[in-house]
Amino acid sequence: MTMLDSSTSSDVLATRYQRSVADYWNQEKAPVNIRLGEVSGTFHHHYGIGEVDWSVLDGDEAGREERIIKELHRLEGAQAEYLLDQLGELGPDDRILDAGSGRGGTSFLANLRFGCQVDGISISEEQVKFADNQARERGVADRVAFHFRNMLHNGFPDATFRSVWNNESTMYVDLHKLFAEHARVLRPGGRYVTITGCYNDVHGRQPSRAVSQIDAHYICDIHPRSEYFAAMSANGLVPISVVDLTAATIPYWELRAKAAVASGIEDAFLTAYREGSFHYLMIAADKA
Ligand code: GPP
Ligand code: MG
Repeated sequence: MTMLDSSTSSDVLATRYQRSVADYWNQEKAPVNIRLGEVSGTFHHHYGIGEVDWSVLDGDEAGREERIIKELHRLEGAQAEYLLDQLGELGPDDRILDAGSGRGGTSFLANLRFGCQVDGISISEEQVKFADNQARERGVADRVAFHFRNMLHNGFPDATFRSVWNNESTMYVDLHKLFAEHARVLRPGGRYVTITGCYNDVHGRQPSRAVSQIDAHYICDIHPRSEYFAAMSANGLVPISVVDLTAATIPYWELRAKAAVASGIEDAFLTAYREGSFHYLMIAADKA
């Protein structure tokens, strides 16, 4: 956290709901996140994509769980790299924003790839501390900074960022408020990218049972697919690319369901994706 961030909890956390989400993340230490992060020292809070190397299940029983953990971590790294692929041409002079930055994983990978200045924001003070420590340990604290701030009122001046992203963090906030704030801090022509889980409102106006189970597990509020486009359009964010990553993420969940570090939410994701009530989507848009 920088010296400029003297915000108190009541400045940042505007509602009781936000406080309960912050409480969840302040105490979160799930092995499915910590053990995976320890594989490379890059800690993610998102899921994975790509083909699974199923040979990790073969061979000696003693090393099996460690092989699964490494493979899940590899797939989560691939997801973050895929998100970065969508950010467009960036150079060391650009500044970019990770909205809902967790323990900092995607922010560090972005800095490694582009060399640019990255700001990460989170409403969890513990996550901000963790990510800040990592920035110091990695020797990039002058280029990657984490702030205890709210993505709905982020405190940065207008037109600060060349790119802004949410890596699985939009389901905690109102999309209209979020995209208004992103549009404010993006430079004209700047790129917004999200990877998200959204429910399929072509099936009906309410989320399915499996999607509701996911909401209850994380205390989040998964949005319908249509709302992303309505909220972007209302805020001058013009979609350039939409990719359905559902088929690419199912293998990750199949492998995770076999891991001792599984959290218990795996079957709900697999059911929701397989029945078509839920999609894993990448959406990229440009600020008009
Ligand atoms: C957390 O990742 C991601 C969310 C809580 C957002 C919910 C995402 C959807 C696509 C609905 P995590 O790595 O902390 O979760 P887990 O502990 O399950 O690995
Ligand atoms: Mg995780």
